[in-house]
Amino acid sequence: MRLCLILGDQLSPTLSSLVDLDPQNDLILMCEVRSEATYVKHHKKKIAFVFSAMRHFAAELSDKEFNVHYVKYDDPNNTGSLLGEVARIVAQNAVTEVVVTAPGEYRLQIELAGWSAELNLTVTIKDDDRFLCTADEFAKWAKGRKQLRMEYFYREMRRKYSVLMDHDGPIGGQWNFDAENRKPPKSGLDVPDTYRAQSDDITQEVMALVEAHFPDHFGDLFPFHFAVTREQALDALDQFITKRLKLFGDYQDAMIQDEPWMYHSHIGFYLNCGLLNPLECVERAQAAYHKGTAPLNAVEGFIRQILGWREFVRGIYWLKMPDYKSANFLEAKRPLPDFYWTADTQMNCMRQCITETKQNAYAHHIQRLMVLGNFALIAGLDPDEVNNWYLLVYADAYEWVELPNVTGMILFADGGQLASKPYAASGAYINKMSNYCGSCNYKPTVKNGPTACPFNYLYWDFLGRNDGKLRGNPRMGFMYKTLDRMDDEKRQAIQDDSNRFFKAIDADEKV
Ligand code: FAD
Ligand code: DLZ
Ligand code: SF4
Repeated sequence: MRLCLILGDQLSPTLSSLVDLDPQNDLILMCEVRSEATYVKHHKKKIAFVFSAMRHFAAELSDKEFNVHYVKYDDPNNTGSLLGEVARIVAQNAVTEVVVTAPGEYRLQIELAGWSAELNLTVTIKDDDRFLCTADEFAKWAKGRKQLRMEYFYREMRRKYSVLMDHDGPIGGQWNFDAENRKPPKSGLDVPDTYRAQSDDITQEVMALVEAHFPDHFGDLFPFHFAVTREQALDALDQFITKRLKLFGDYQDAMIQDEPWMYHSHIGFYLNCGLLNPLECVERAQAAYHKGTAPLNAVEGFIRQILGWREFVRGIYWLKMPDYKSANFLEAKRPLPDFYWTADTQMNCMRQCITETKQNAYAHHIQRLMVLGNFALIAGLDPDEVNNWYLLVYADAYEWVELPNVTGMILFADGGQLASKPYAASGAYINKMSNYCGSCNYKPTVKNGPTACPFNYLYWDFLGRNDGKLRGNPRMGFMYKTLDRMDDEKRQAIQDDSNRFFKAIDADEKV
């Protein structure tokens, strides 16, 4: 008998470990374990989502006549670890081989490599073929290139999958329509609500379990409305394609007070746990373009996120691990301020994004990048602490996608392996792309002094602090020239404001 272990982010009917499984003779194991639920203290909603989706997937496999052994978190015999649960089945059954699809995180890949010796059994690890570019293909593409840039990788992927192509060239004559995207928000936008699934008995049982076992984890458990089956996830995708895709491009970078979902798709949760596959998302968006229900700038922009960015960051992860995890090019070491947990800050943009993260286990890309991430970068926060935060607060977070976005994209801690320059910005950017500043105690147009937006002086302080490491970056030349032109008085004001601000954070005072 073969034992097939299916992990919580492997909820795909086409999973490689399921392909040649014999429903009569083989056994499937799925288990809710302490080690996976607490290796970081995941948001309560994320745990409820993963457990409920796992239970629904197990029920669907049973309906297809597979033998499924499902271990609930509160089963008194639950050993609390994946290996412990596999060993328990092996001790009770005539298991000849353990089969598992390769895990998404490096730490588990290393752990699994030791299982054969631990169990004295063959452990077969099958490739995860749910991505559009394998780690080997990415490594081949990367080999010999001086710089790895998403845009060139994305073009190859467009060609490979023949997406938005007109013979050999891109439809519309351009690969990228970002110049038409990224409009500031305008008032009176009627943003459609996100998908809201009804909780069934399974979800309600899981919610009670999460409340009882993870009371000290970050985040609000209620209300819970994520899709937890493939059918529901497909409905959520359809809702995006019909209601929000057409304005996805225009308002991709826009932020509006109390509008956490904007025109984004909210499908990352489902893609990353396997309920949706990336090609079907790309194809549905492409079909909307051909049907004339969404414009090219929106469809291309959305497809680039999935066919481009998602595959690119995964490629970087497997190419650069394990060193990538300890990268700290800028030698940043300030502890994560407490307001990342409490949202108790006078900076309205941070308060909004953290509050929404706490409520929804979700924030859209520009909130993660240009508010929460931008602050972490210019305040010089410790990459380990920032990575830990991002990995636990978002329901779509797994290390393969979280780490390159944090270490590479926001913190520039990899020294530019992923992004060509740090995404640092002053309050002017946030003021342009959101209406947050209107409800803030600070003023985005004031550069120094107690009422000044902290992003304004921290931005220049960041450039000054990292002069030795960033001045040589050709894309930073203009900013350093501006810094060089500042007189001594201005420089002193920046330093005084930054010192005062850091002193207050370090003393846990409200900033
Ligand atoms: P949309 O904006 O609708 O985009 C569609 C899809 O494109 C997403 O669902 C996602 O699968 C993909 N995508 C878009 N941008 C990226 C990107 N930069 N990297 C990888 N995939 C992308 N994404 C995660 O899936 N998990 C994470 O843990 C995660 N952490 C992030 C941390 C930081 C600091 C930043 C800046 C970005 C992070 N992202 C992460 C990328 C992106 O912010 C989320 O994928 C997106 O916000 C999810 O919401 P959505 O489904 O509405 O995405
Ligand atoms: C995220 C998660 C959580 C919270 N719990 C479990 C679990 O109890 N059992 C399980 O098999 N998987 C879980 N997961 C998903 C895993 O953490 C994920 O498979 C690995 O991080 C590899 O990507
Ligand atoms: Fe954020 Fe500054 Fe605007 Fe306040 S003024 S919301 S701190 S950007």
